[in-house]
Amino acid sequence: MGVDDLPVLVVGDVHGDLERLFQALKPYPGAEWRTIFLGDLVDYGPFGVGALRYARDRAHSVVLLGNHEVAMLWALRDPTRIGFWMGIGGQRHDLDELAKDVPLQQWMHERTALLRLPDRTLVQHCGSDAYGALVEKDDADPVAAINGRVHELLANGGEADLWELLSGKNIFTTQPERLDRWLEMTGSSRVVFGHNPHRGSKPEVYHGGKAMNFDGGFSRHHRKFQRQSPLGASVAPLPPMGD
Ligand SMILES: [Mn+2]
Repeated sequence: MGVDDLPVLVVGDVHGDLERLFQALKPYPGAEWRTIFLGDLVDYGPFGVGALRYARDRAHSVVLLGNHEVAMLWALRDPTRIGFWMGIGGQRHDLDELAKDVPLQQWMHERTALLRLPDRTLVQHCGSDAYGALVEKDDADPVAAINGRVHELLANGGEADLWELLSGKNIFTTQPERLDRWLEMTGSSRVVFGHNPHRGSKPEVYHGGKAMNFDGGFSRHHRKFQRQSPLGASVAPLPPMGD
């Protein structure tokens, strides 16, 4: 049995709340799931680097790049960006921790922006087609092209552009035509994302299942945390296609 045969568990924006992450993953043993983290494991809460390491070391996990990881790497490379990053919830002790952990930095640089699953589900940080700006006319595989250019930007001081790209506001909820164009461009049937908290008790599903938001305002330290944010609003199995 390969990793593609495992059921998929999606984890929305953790934002440093490692304690809640332990709790949320308890019903889902790592060996039995392919766990996909949607990015933004860091900032707001006190255990951002801890959450990154935990997600990295979990069996069969994939960790996507969020705008907060980009901002943190940016602050690490360019200390004049530390103020900006702390203004969006950056935790100084986490930056010190990351500075000492070169393998973790390298691993963060290798994160991709988009993941396409065998059932043609596209997984990404924000509910936006902004990533499409990186596609060029004769790219045979737009998903691979975008991931390649994201790596180049991250490696070559392009954090400002990446920050913009990964901070795209959720437009899939309200603009089904743009959603359809994005799905068509990337050869996908549906898209799963986080980044903008929804207020539901389960991941929010739009347009007959073509778009799903798994950011349920998970972290108790995030300004948009709702007292009633249930764990299952951000951490849940991906329903099989057609359910
Ligand atoms: Mn985000």
